[in-house]
Amino acid sequence: MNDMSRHQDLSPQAAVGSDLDAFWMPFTANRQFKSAPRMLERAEGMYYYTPEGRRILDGTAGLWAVNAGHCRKPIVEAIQKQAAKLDFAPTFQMGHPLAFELSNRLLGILPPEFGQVFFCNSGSEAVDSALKIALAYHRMRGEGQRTRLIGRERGYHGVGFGGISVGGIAGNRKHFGPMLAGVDHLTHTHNLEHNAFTKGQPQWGAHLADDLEKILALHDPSTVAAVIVEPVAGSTGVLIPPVGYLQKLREITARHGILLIFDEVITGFGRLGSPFAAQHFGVIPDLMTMAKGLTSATVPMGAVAARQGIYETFMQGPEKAIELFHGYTYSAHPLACAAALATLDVYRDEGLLTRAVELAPQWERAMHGLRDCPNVVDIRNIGLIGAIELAPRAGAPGTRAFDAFTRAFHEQDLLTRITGDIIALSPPLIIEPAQIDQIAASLRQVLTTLD
Ligand code: PXG
Ligand code: PLP
Repeated sequence: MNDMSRHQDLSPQAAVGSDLDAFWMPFTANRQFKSAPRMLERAEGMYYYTPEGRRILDGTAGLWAVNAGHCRKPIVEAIQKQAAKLDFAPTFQMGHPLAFELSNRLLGILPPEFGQVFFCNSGSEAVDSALKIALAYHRMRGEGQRTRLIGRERGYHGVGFGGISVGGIAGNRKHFGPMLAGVDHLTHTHNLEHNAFTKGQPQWGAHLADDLEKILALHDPSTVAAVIVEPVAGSTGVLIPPVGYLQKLREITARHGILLIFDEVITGFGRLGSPFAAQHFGVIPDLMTMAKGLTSATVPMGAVAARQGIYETFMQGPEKAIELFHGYTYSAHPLACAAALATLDVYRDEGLLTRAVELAPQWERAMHGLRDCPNVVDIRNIGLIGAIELAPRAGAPGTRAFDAFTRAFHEQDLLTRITGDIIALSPPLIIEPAQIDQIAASLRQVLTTLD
């Protein structure tokens, strides 16, 4: 329905909203979707259910986010209770107890070097907040000339102007003008010639971090505020850091007084078998962004954790003056705080932040067991993340993986995620061994019958 009549249509049918046209879907081929919709109506544990009652195994934790599994009772109840108790309270010049409780709970699972947590509502906002904190931090220290930001090719840091500026996915950038000035990008680390079918971290490629020295020499290190990377690049198709690579970035940034930001929106909350990737890799950044698994995606929430010393740098002017001119209406929203606290309880009670350690060997075997399937050019895995890279069809890149995705959903009742010709997998951390085998069997079925 495209005419004006719909605005007068008060029939029950209109109220149900069965017309698919009005919702401009994000990051979606709208016309393709609306011609053959893939609807999810409810969810429980490891499964989604379609309106027709089909049960879909969630191979992607929604969008890398539902780490505790779907509609977990303690989380649902915490949200319900909080909605009836305190719907909203400002956190600009006011406070509510859960915001402080949650900050402290997060310090309990962050590396001990961290001192404060700043809240927002998404990964994109977390990235913009972290970049702004980095710039303001240097200015507070009298180094306001440090204005440059360095990201990485193929990086995904959300969709705000800051995030797409430091991001490195061309398709997310090209339509949107010149973006932030003073941004440069490291080379990415993906190399199939050296690293195809590596299990876990590749041995080859630590030297790619030396690219940072070249970029710093070009701009002069004293003009650079921060370097931001995903410890494991997720959205671009799972790029796993070579052994020693992140350590080198840490060493170079520290030597030049540049802040290192880990974007842990995907890698946080147990995805690699430790609370954060920083702990998994033994590399401690200065700022860390998180979102998604923070509330197991039940209520939108993001955050930036700051290493001790950063907050203190801001606490030096007059006591009644605002120190950081930044924040969101919904920073530390009570419902999100309640959801996050209940989620952290579930993670603790069920050992989910380290469960990937136990499951990783079977996960690795299941993923790499698909190596003999047609058109597979690489398989990579770390923690509970996997990726299967397919050879593109001649002249039609992306269509092979897209067909794998739609067929997995329609024919195998499996939810996967694709980017280009890469199938990415990141199931909820509650996954059972039999469900890992089920994912592999379903993918084998799809891949062996795909042209
Ligand atoms: N940083 C990273 C590393 C992310 O993975 C964001 C920031 C942005 O978060 P929000 O909450 O603003 O979406 C993300 C999000 C995919 C996919 O296609 C990945 C993300 C989001 C949606 C889809 O794999 N990552
Ligand atoms: N636009 C207008 C007109 C506003 O008044 C505000 C917040 O008060 C915003 C945008 C920002 O909204 P948020 O704080 O939810 O990011």
